[in-house]
Amino acid sequence: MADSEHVDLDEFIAGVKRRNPGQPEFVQAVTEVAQDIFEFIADKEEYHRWQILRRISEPDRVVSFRVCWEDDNHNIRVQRGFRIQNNNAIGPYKGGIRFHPSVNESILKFLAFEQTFKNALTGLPMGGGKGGATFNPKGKSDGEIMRFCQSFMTELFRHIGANIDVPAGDIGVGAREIGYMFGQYKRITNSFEGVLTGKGLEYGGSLIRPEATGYGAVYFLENMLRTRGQGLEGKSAAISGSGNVATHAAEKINQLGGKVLTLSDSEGFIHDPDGITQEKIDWVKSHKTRRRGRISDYVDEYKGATFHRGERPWGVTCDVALPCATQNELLGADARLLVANGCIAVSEGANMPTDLDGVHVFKEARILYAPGKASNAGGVAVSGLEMSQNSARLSWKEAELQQLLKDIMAGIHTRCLEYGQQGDGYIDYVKGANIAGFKKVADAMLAFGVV
Ligand code: NDP
Ligand code: 2IT
Repeated sequence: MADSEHVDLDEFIAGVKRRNPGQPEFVQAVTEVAQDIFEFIADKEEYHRWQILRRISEPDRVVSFRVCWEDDNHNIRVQRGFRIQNNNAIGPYKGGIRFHPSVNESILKFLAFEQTFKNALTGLPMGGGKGGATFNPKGKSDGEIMRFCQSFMTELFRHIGANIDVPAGDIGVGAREIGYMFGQYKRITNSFEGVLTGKGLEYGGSLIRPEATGYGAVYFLENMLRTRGQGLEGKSAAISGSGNVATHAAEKINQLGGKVLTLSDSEGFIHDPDGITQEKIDWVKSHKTRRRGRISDYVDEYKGATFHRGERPWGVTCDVALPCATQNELLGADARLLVANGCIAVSEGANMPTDLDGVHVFKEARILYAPGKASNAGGVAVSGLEMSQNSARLSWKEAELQQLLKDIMAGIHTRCLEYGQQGDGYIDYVKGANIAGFKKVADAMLAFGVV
């Protein structure tokens, strides 16, 4: 311990790189957090002595497993499944499951690491975890999705539990997939318990869980704008993605008087200068989820809009931006463009959508910038409320949950201010979120000793 007591930031990052070769996303996430934490703990000997950051950045457990399934043409297919249990100092591991061909250990480790801080920020008792598989749900039949989910759960079930680890959805995993996984868990264990969140309302799901991440990201944006005496009324918004988070963020922007100009998917973005109204959002939701369509089809339906293949929406002039698709989808050059075009606030619906260069640009420009671990925490927060409802065997009313979501987002904003407010009035939300999230987990770890 004596040796590592005096490790500085550069040595620490070098160690993270050495121990995690070929895992750039994980190194990126740890680097962003470590910069702020080293500054915070500079005069706090305990955190050094007990090696807290070093321990948080080594997952408690990385589980990797084979998932076999049979496709509709009777071909046997093999995918790799994972569950990363990063840290359970303040509650059971909690975090989503991602089904996407890009899934690998680096991406899930970064997500589980970020989740640890995010969950702490919500104020609810949840540790950090993440899971997923290299499975590509696009173009698969309902039967194939069911068989894949059942096979995935046939291994995952032994690693999770209502008081152990509670997965939920993420990219490629929504209510349908959660249903198939819950059914298989119940079948294998014969136990009806709140082992997953994002469930259907008939079997223990919570109202507003589908809306919570997108709505929460807009509430956070509203909280940020308020610090500068502004609101969303009349503001134009660029949003990326067209899945769960993006469509619900768009919905809330509309409800609060803003105008949504863009949505996107992995093929490109659509720009609708007339505004993507609620009716158009409903069309996108049903087109993308029920009919598995592409966002490019929007321009056939709504004539004033244009589709930009292979491009991201950050060149469209807007007041506020919400990246809601995936990691590293907003790079330094995009950030410079947004700032140059007058964007005043960025609220991340996705996890780590902005790369380190982009974060630097936003901070330098002193615009309002919320990292995903603060602004997209509404989803996991309502998951936490779903866990409480399951434990109490109760279902809370919608109005009550809506209020709780708003209060939780406001609470996260306040926690960010505690450590993020700078002398000149600028609020560094990245620093605020990192330190507030770290402190809660770190103090619990101190209480446990070396475990
Ligand atoms: P969905 O699967 O519902 O939608 C994902 C959207 O992002 C789709 O439009 C998809 O386009 C696009 N996308 C996915 N991968 C890529 C890629 N590699 N390049 C470009 N576009 C891509 O997922 P969610 O809306 O649930 O998740 C979006 C983001 O929000 C993720 O970063 C997730 O981790 C984060 N998040 C989600 C929460 C939740 O509650 N669901 C909670 C907190 C954060 P296409 O259809 O072409 O693949
Ligand atoms: O990234 C996230 O916070 C999620 N995908 C939601 C996790 C959850 O447990 O609801």
